[in-house]
Amino acid sequence: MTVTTARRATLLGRIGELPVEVAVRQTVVVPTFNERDNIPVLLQRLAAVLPPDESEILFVDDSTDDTPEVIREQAKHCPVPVTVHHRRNATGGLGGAVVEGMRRAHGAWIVVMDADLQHPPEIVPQLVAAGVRDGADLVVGSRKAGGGSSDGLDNGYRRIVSGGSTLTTKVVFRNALLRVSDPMSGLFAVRASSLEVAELQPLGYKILLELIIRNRPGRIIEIPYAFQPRHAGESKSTLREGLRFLKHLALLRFGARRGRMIGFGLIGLSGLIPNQVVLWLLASVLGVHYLPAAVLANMVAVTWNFALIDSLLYRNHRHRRSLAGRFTRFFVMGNADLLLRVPLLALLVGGLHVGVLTANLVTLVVSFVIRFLILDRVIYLVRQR
Ligand SMILES: Nc1nc2c(ncn2[C@@H]2O[C@H](COP(=O)(O)OP(=O)(O)O)[C@@H](O)[C@H]2O)c(=O)[nH]1
Ligand SMILES: [Mg+2]
Repeated sequence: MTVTTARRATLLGRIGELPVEVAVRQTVVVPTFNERDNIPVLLQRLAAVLPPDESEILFVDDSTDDTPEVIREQAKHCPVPVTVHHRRNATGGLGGAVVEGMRRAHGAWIVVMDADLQHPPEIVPQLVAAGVRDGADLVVGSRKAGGGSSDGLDNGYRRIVSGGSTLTTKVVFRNALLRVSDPMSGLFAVRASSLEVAELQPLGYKILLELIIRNRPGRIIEIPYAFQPRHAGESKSTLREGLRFLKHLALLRFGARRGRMIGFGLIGLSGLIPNQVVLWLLASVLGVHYLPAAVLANMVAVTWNFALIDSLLYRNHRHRRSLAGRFTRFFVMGNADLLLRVPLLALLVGGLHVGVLTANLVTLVVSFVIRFLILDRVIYLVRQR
């Protein structure tokens, strides 16, 4: 296997930052967001199973409460070395915290686990031992492998979300996930030398998926475990996190530009609804002539598309032009096809006596096909086989 520049940089960074003798067998990376009441039990249970001279525990914290102070206080009674890295900017959320932990870890193995004791700490040494024994790069703690269980998920809703997202992910990434029954797991051990930290661009919760898809670790094995109920505090996963997950899937599967193009297509399709509804209101209900009605309907649909595209698809790219600048350009582009559609509509309705709504739909489809063909054959010169 070749060592990429990024990896070499990471290795050099590590050697530069730490004398070799300090390197340990395992670093347990724990992301925390307001978990103060879970820290004492977590550290006690980890200390009971980790050899102190071969281990370190590293918290990457984005809390708004006093969790870091609690960790520092509890660390005094913990035989295993404990460090806390509190981040001012919680970039990348949970996933970003885990990657930061990987960057700062000194262990030959990096074990990632939650702070809320849903992942039993006793399993940590088993994960590493199994990885060493089987020559694996990645050991996934699985709720779905034989002997594992998800009983600790709070309720039916959480179960459906968890099952649904696992299934979607397995369908989208069939090959990469053949050997992984629980790609949504937050508990795993990874061989540090197999990591390409610079390749990881995590977004929210699904850091294991990110790692499997972008780093393509060699051998992957699974160790079953029973997911426990949360010890204290509240879950931070939200509906917003769910939307982030869908975006993350699209990015991982298609890359940024193709993902945006698919979003663009879907939003364009949704524009059919306001287009037809407004045309119906104006032409059929209010008795406006169908040609100006179609033009107005198109403008409403273009505005609808702009609102969705601007707020959902290009949220992070809005700073280069003002809202007015973005909207006028989009509006001109979105209405250009009226040059084709208005004469066609006149022909269909005036000449062939097709119903206005049907005719409008036909012109939208025709315009779509023609624009696609121009794009394909004229702009990109794609040849047919
Ligand atoms: N550093 C950091 N940790 C987080 C963030 N969000 C969640 N966590 C931690 O990630 C772990 C899993 O989160 P949790 O809320 O239990 O998710 P759930 O198990 O899916 O309900 C816990 O240890 C949280 O404290 C975040 O934005 N930053
Ligand atoms: Mg949890």
